[in-house]
Amino acid sequence: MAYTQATDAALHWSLDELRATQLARLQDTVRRVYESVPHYRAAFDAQGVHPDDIRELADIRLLPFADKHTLRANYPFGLFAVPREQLAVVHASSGTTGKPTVVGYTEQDLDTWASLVARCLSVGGVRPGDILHNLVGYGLFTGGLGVHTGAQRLGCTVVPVGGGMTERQVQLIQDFKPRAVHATPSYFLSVLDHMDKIGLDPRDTSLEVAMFGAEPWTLAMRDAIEARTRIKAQDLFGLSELIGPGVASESIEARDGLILWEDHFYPEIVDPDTLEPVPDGQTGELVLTSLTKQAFPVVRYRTKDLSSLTPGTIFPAMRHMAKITGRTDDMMIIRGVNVFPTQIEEIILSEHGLSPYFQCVLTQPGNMVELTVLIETLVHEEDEVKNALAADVRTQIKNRIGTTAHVEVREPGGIERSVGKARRIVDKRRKG
Ligand code: DLL
Repeated sequence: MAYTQATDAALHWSLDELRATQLARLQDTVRRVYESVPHYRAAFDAQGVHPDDIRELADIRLLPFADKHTLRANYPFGLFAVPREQLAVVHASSGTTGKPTVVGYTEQDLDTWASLVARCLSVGGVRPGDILHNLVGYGLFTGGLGVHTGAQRLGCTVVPVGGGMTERQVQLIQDFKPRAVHATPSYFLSVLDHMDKIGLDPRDTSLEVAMFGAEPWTLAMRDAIEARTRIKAQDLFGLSELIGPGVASESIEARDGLILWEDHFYPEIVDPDTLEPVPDGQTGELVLTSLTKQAFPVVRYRTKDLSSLTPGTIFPAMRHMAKITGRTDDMMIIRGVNVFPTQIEEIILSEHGLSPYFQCVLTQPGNMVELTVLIETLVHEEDEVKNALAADVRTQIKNRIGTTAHVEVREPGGIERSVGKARRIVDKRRKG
């Protein structure tokens, strides 16, 4: 059945209905993982907590956390709560560091996922009947297939191109005339650049609505992309461990932050050092518990993403999560100051003459970690202009972030382009 917001009952729940459903689903999830996943039983036993102890939502704090190490330690299939034969599909992270993390779905999970992504797209301004150009990778990554099936559920015509071959993407956009696009914002910039290169004004294309996610991006980046197009771009958040895309998304009407789909995911924000809860409104690490997953339920999963929770608006029962400012493992500590790539992105986008591409290179020549920000001019510039731009960016980093960085200005095209998630940090520090 095609998705509609009108028949999506949870969108219209009162807070009491939501909380009651969350509690019932949490209790069910906790009981199922305790009974069918040896890791959770051992971890609960070690903490002296039993599923019967979960009497109200606040009791979630009695439960142990899980994280990426939990997944790696149980690689590949150790955390599944159903017999392997009931898995319809598995996905996995790319595993650039260590083993990949594997997640799996039953048929029912795939159905839930499709409805959730359809909800995200619908709330984000994609309509039934739209052509959706799906510009992210298919395969083990959850972004491609997740959005693909969600868009189908909404009643879209999906163009499953995946990432890369930018020239061809632009050709297909001209030929097929999609109204909607799903991409990582950093790769979409490359698509826009190619349009510029061939003399095609992105405003003359059919694109009107975009869902961007899979990597941190700032409101400044949204403004920069919207200024070059007729697109309204909404944020789409998710992670493989929880389901993939579909955990939270932004409304095209309200554009006031990511609506966290609390009927399926129970959020907490904790201090990443003490693991103590922080109140709504304060920034900390997002911890999520799945409430409806069959094959791969996760309890108190530490996402490493930094965000905060605020009250709901258009769907009042569903809280919002602030746009991700960064991940705890993307936090650079430069001369005692915490620096996130998103802060650098905001500075670069406020500077005329610079392209939106940048990278942060970390080195450690002596005892101190040094940050060099690589930036790129929009067009070829003389050394004098480049030096002035470097000095400006350095000053802004000093004034707005409070630390000292080197800045290297490159020619147009001098910074690595991504096809999927951008690599913002290049760590060249001595290892070991
Ligand atoms: O990136 C799922 C996804 C695909 C989301 C397509 C949206 C669109 P993973 O590869 O497991 O899953 O990476 C998850 O990416 O913990 C965040 O750090 C980051 N991330 C995902 N969406 C956003 C977003 C997918 N909208 C990790 N803003 C997460 C900021 C995001 N970061």
